[in-house]
Amino acid sequence: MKPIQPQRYVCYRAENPPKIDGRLDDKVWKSAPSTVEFADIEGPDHPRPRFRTTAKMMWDADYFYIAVQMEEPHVWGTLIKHDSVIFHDNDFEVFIDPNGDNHQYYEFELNALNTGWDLFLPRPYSDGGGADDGWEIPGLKTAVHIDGTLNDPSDIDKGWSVEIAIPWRALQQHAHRPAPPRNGDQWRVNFSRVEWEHKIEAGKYQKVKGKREDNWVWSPQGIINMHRPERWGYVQFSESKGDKRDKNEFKVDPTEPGREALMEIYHKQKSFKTKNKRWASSLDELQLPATLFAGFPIPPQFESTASGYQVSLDIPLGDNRKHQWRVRQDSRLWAVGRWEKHMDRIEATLKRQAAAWNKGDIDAFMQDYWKSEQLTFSSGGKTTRGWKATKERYHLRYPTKEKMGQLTFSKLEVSVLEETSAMVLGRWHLKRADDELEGNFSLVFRQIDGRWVIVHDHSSLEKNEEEG
Ligand SMILES: [Ca+2]
Ligand SMILES: [Ca+2]
Ligand SMILES: [Ca+2]
Repeated sequence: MKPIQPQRYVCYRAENPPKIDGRLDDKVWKSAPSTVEFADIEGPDHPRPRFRTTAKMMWDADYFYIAVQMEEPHVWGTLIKHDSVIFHDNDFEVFIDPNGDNHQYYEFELNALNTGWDLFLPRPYSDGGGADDGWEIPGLKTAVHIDGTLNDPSDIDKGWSVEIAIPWRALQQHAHRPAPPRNGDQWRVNFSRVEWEHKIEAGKYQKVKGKREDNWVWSPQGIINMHRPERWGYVQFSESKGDKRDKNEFKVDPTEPGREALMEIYHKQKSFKTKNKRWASSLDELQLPATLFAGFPIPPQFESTASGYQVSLDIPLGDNRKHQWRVRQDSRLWAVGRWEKHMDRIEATLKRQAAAWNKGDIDAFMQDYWKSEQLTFSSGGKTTRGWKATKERYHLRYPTKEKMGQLTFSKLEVSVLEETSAMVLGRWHLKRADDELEGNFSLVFRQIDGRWVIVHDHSSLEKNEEEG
């Protein structure tokens, strides 16, 4: 694949939500920047699309808003069943990979009849992924406006426009990072427009048999395949208000060149495997020039694993820090050891909890549990559900400061699984006037609204001999 610089876009916060009616005359759209004109999926040296397409994006606390304007002299559509293969009609498509790891991403397609297809991809098709059509976007709002007539070949249309509002709640599920995003967060996004050649037969639009569709996209992929998320554009979410926008607000992620170099290895590995029936174990074998890694402190490290390989690269961040990134045979791309700050915050949470406990303050102790009916607390073969019930259980079992005693945590093992979830193993020890209790615990933490909270607690009590 020929490397193409992915498109970049700053998505501003909407002061008022647009009316989702397919018409882009809302004040909020007037203030949003337009993307570049869509280009051929393979890149700028391929024929320019026959019809013009541009998109806009906005966001607020509830939705990610997308608007697209498509020039089209013949607006037609046939599919009316939800989750049909919508690109068999002319369509508009949205692709979103919130954390940019090339896995666990979303796709949504819409035709001129406002029929939608929402699907979830655990990984790209060419990495052994299969689409999950069963994935739905509850609360999704879409609308199409046709500037002309639908399915009427007797006249020439101007085009169609689409408005989409995707609830963050739906995108949260596999985001592995906050959704809605924080100011400055960047997500990988691309848009595609599928356009078929047609003929008119008996007063109806018909696709020309044997002709391949055109794919016109916001950020060219360099290959006729949308399912290479590493090629998608970058959308940076911004809290900036209309009058305070900075033209240079988009910040290129300093890990971008390193991540691209790792993906270059991934693609070379794929062709090497096809040819040699095994994975390469060095840059030399892949015939990749050392200059590709000139800007990095040490060359990429190749390792073979049970399922294939992984290649690690230290990527400088420009401030004496570096992140180690890894790619493996199924194109998953991720940062290793970037979780230190989260580990510190989780340990601070446990320290704060022990301090509250030792002051005899169960209410303060409970502040670091998820205030939700979905909180679960398991102990002694029983599971308590909900924040209130868990709090009551503590009050019941530890009615006085004397009963609460002095709590210490030890042997903590904090594992941050993803940017918004972590597991903690450890020991607890309770010293009271006339006895001591202790046991193991495992906690599941989630980062919710910017705070790490315990969403599940499993604590066991080791019975001592006197109790036996
Ligand atoms: Ca509108
Ligand atoms: Ca992902
Ligand atoms: Ca679906």
